[in-house]
Amino acid sequence: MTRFNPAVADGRWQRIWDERQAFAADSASEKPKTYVLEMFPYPSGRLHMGHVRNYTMGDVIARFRRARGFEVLHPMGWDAFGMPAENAAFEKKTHPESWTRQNIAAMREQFRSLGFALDWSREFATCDAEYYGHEQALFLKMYEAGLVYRKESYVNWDPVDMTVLANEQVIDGKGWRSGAPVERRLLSQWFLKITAFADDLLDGLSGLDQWPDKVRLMQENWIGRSRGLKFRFAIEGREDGLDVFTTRPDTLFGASFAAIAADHPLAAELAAKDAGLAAFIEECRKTGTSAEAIETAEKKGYDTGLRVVHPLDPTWTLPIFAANFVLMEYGTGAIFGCPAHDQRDLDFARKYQLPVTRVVGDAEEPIGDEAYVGPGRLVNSGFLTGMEVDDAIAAVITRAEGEGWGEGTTQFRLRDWGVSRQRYWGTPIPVIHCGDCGVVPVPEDQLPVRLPADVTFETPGNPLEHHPTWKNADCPTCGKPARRETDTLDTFADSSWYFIRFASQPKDKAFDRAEAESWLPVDQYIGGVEHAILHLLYARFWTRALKACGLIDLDEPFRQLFTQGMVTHETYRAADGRWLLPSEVERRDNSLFEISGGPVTVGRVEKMSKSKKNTVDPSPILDQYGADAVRWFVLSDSPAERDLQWTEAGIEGAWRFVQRVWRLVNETKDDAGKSDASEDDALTRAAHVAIDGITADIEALRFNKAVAKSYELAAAIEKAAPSSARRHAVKMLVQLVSPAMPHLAEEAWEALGEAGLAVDAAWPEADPAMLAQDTVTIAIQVNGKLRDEVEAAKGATREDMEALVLTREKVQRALDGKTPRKVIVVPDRLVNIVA
Ligand code: ANZ
Ligand code: ZN
Repeated sequence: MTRFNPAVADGRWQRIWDERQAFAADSASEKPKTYVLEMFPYPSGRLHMGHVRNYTMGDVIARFRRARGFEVLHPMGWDAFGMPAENAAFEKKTHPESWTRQNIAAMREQFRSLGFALDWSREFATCDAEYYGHEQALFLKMYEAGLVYRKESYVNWDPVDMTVLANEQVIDGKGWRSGAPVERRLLSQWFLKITAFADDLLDGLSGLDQWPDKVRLMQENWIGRSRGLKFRFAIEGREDGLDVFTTRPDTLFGASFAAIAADHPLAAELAAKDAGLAAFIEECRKTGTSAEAIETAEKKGYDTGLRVVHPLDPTWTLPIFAANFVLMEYGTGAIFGCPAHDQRDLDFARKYQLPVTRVVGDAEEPIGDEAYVGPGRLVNSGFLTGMEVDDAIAAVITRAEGEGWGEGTTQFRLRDWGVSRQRYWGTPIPVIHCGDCGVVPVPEDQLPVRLPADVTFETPGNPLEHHPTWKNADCPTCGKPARRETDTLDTFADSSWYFIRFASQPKDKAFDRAEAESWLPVDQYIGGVEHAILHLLYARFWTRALKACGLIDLDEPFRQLFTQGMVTHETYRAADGRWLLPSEVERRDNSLFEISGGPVTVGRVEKMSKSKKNTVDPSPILDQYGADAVRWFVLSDSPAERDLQWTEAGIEGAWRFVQRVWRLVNETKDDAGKSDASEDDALTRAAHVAIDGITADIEALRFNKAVAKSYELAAAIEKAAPSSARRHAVKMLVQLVSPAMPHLAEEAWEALGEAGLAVDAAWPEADPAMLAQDTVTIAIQVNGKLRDEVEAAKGATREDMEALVLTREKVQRALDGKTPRKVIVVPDRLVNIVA
């Protein structure tokens, strides 16, 4: 018997599936539809093991549902815009487009060699002018609907390269290329009004009951709905007041200062006459724009000299500071500080020697270095004293509203989505700036606004800005010379609707509504938890925005979400501390050495990453073991949501199982005529138990459990004698492993002489009668004499056995009216009734 040879089989079946277009999704199909999608990849150049694991899981679901009679949409494409292509262009002197297209070609080949059941006819890359042209049209629809606007906003500015930097390009407060300290700069930017849907995005989470709780919680925190009080402090000696937002109006009697953001208009006004304040504001500008940068910076302030009047006691005034921890973009950009009950305020108060007054909890207990943020009753608080926090909050809001100095409001942490990028490799924002008409959308019949091919990356900054002619355009309204927008869209825009384009891709518009609605929402979405917030939130927003524009009737884009774990590997270091690739390491006398070199230290098991060099390239593994062994291994070793450690032993184990199934097929293929199926009831039952269990496991994405059950069935088959039951069990095994090992399954199907392709065979159904537990024969004695026998479920309880036995006719006759005094039960064997 020959071994299963993936080098021949894999390619052969991939070609056959291709020729038959086996995985083309038919939108007109009468069958029930299902949409299985994995987050589409960024074409970085090569697949990594994380990709292999992610896409294999999706593939198993897709193939399984196909076998279960669904019309399955399982598409693939490329999230192709973004910075790495521009970096490659800069470093390797290639063009982003050719770099990207080459990567796509290489990765597509890798996808094919893994045998994924994908509908390649729907493939696209987001850098296709056709795709981004439709995206531009959608952007303009949102613009018309008032969901897009322009506003001055702070960006990270590299003063040496004279360019805007993305947050990722700011490393320790410095520009990644120039190394110069990054500044904050006001620039006119485009925004999408995601905050218009803040409530809805939050409330919608409760309906997503097939999402991981942790993802829903992360989204909830990101949206961050806070209820509180917005109120106005009177400022001593001025007509205007200072608006602040607080979630803790109950702590007002513990207030010891007010603070405004460095970017607050009041700070700017005062700085004109206060050089110290101007310098402080300047210093604040040097911190990065990210919330994280602001959060971790040391709390600093500058006393403006102004004072506000306490709203609950007009004789009481508080100083106004400008402070670096107050954000202009949240609430009103101004706060009151209550050091006893807010950690930032406490740090600040200690630094500037401001009073710390406890107003909640145990009045006797002093506040040290830690603010008290727990529950309790109010103390030292006038009319609030004695109330619980929640009641005190309500009481202050009622009072403020009654006296007209404030009102209860809701604030969101969520900000509108700044989509402007001063970069080349992205979707051009389709507007024209005219000196007379202002911002003018590019007319739809002039879309797509294409990226120019002839750009250079030598000069820092936006290549579209440097292009000699691209910027020049005539105003669509008045025809005068005007300027084309040179900002491109954040690439998260591209991934916010690609799943709709997969479902429907007419030439003349972004999607056909009825066709898209026939597939959506995505029934099973699979991807990394690193996208738990932004990508998923933006996609949920686009769906709502498109609905608001009347383009689609869809509430949520992804019905079921699964976030898979990472692939990890041991880390290796040479004696001199260099990281070593697993392929640079060999085993000698049970220790690890650098290949023809010195000893190796084995470090922690960590997520595969280029920096630690603990990566395993899928390609040589695929060449050596074939697609099915690789697919099997990434499903087998740990639950899908947990991390999977890649090991040599693991892939070898998978390879052995591939061969084991193949051997079983060859040993049993001639069993058919041998005897009657009933001859091996136990094996047939084992096969049905396996069908039942594996079906449920795949449905619930418990792939490792399904793998374990396949091993059990294989072991049961190995123990059985030749019979038609054995052959049937092997056929079932082949079908049950076919979603994970599709090439082997086809080869086996053919060897078994089954008709058609394995991929077209209906999924086996478990016969409920075959699932019944094993039974045992129980002997029944009355006063030690055998009177009867009964079949009972194996392992039945004492109570069940008693009940089963006592009502029996022969037993009743033997008892002859006497009441049993005692019932002795020997489990699974015997019941003796003593009367
Ligand atoms: C007084 C107070 C007392 C506060 C106290 C908290 C505890 P969340 O829950 O995140 O909405 N705050 C308001 N606007 C701010 C801004 N622009 N920059 C920085 N901090 C700001 O937080 C709301 C609380 O964060 C508000 O309630 C305010 O401080 C602060 F014992 O007001 B609080
Ligand atoms: Zn004009």
